[in-house]
Amino acid sequence: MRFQVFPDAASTTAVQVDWLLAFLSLVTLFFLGIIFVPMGVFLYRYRRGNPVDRTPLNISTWKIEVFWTTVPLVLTFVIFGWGAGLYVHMKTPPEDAQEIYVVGKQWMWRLQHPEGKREINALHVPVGRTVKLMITSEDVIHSFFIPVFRVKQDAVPGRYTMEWFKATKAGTYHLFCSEYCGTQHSGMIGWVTVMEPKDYQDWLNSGSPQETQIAAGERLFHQLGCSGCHAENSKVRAPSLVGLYGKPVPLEGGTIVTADERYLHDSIVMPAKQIVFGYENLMPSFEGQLNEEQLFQLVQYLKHLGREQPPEYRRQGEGAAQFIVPHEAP
Ligand code: HEC
Ligand SMILES: [Cu+2]
Repeated sequence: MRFQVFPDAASTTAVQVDWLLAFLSLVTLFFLGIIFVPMGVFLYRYRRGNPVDRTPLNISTWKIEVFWTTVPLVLTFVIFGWGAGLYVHMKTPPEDAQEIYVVGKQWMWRLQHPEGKREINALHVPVGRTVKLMITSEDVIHSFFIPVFRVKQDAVPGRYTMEWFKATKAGTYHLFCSEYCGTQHSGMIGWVTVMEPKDYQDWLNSGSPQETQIAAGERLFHQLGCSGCHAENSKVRAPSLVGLYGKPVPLEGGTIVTADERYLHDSIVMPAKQIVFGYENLMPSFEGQLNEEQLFQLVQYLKHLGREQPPEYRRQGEGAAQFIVPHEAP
């Protein structure tokens, strides 16, 4: 086995992280050098009993002081700017990212691709495609860590967190849980397989055909009776969910929230927590009836309802305007 200090760099971000780390290491080495080398020299030269000239130098020091204050100041600002920039880059997924769902559970990772394919402790991705992982947990805090991509993100119960990457090199790499999560934490590991796009497609198509996430969400939406209240001709006064995702929602009490994944998720399990302005708390809680995977499928379906609605659908029938902007502030 060859000895390797760094894991391979197999994503676009990995290279950027490595440059920053290299820079930090060089800066650190430089300061280590200019402090410890003279220190050693002085220790030796001015040791007790060595007959050397010890009269203090009588020079003005202000120039030196200004110099050694501004240089580190500039350096630390460079480090801050560079690090913050990279952080923001890593927290901002590109628009075209493919979403893969990840849930941590003592002690394994379960994943689902939008096409419906499921995996356990394994992740297959194609080279050159931006992939965004939507991560949550069913119990304690875990952390999804892929060293070769230089991405690591906590999986937090009650929240969706995100990490994204664009793989650049085909191969098989380690993935870890990197947050101590109980006795079998160290076994919560798996493999990331980066494949050529064609091989990935073959892999996706292998095995029995699966229901896509959106189709599963739609099925649940009808099975659970959501459509009974939220359909346009329902007898219950419930807000339309078409186009809701990403929009601001005015709530009872005057606050306005953005309808992100978490909001949609919580609207289903804790409908009483945030009541839409102008509506009554009539929606039953679905807490305990759905697992996180099913909730995510519902959320994906609701997101899809906004995005890919064919235009004819919007124009049909009465109240079409309400469909396009479901939350016109009153
Ligand atoms: C008994 C009728 C009823 C059922 C069944 C129902 N809802 Fe609701 N829903 C409501 C009402 C009324 C509101 C508005 C009040 C509130 O915010 O709780 C609402 C609000 C929502 C919201 C927030 C909407 C917004 O505009 O911000 C979402 C999302 C939602 N429901 C999704 C669902 C899903 C998914 C299901 C099925 C699992 C479901 N609902 C089942 C009546 C219902
Ligand atoms: Cu874990």
